Parts: sequence; structure tokens; C-alpha cells
Amino acid sequence: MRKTMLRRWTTIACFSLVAAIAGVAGAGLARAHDAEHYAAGAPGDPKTPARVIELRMTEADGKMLFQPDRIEVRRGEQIRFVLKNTGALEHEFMLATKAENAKHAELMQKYPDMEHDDPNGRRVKPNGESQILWRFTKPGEFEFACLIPGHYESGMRGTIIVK
Ligand SMILES: [Cu+2]
Repeated sequence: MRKTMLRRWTTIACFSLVAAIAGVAGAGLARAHDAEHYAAGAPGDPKTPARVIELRMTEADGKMLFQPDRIEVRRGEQIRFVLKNTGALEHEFMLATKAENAKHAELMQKYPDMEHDDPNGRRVKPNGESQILWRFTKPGEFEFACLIPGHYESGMRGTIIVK
């Protein structure tokens, strides 16, 4: 029950973010929300093969980080990200453009309890594991980041190059 309510609230918070970014209202909001989420490509298709990339989310020497923090993929490639939180704190994986993650991180400062459970974003508990299946349909440079306040700022982000 509590989780359902939390998730609903998260959705509302996410919509507010998009409104702030795109400056749109009404019916255009849902469309903008999708565009926001899918800037880095499209959700994957579980019926087609995927290359597995294991990503660790952790803390070390007072820093929070992803290992690895640089990934190269081919355009059109489907990746199954296996997210393993080996740290002591909760962490997030959010796949978007650098600019979007920066704006989203700002919003997270205001709504620190905003949890993500989206095709391109997931929160993972300590010792927990989750997966994101993603198809990189656009060339360019994208970013995966933990948007939990303090984490993003301490460098918890990585780069994905789509060639
Ligand atoms: Cu984190």
C-alpha cells in the first residue's frame, strides 16, 4: 500500500519535472514525459538478444560511483544492464542525456524521496540487483547517473558512447 502511494507520488513529481523543463501543460505533458524519458533510445524488447553489461553501484573512499563508468555501444544494439548495488546505501541508475540528468538532479534536491521505477531508471537497495533492457537507437553521448541528492554531485555518473 505504502509503495503504491509512493510510486503514484513519484509519477506526479516526474510530471512536474517535465512541466518545468518543457514548459508545457495539458495533453502535451504525457508526450513530453515520454520524450524526456526516451532521449537515450528506447526500452528494449525482451524477445530479441541483448548484450549483458554488469554495472556496480557502490561507495569507495568517500566517493560514490559506478563501475565501469564508461561504456561504448553500437547504434541499434540492445543492452541488458545488470545493476548490482554492492554499497551500503540505496542508489539509482537513470539513463538520459547529460543535460536532462543535471536538471532532474536539481529537482531531486527538492523531492529527495522521489524513487524511480521506469524503463530507463531504477532504484536499487543495498545488496540488491535489478535490470534495465535498453535499445540504443540514436548515436551520441549519453549519461547514466544516480540522481539521489549528494550522489550525483559526488560524481556518481557514467558516460555511454553510441557509435
Ligand atoms: Cu547513489
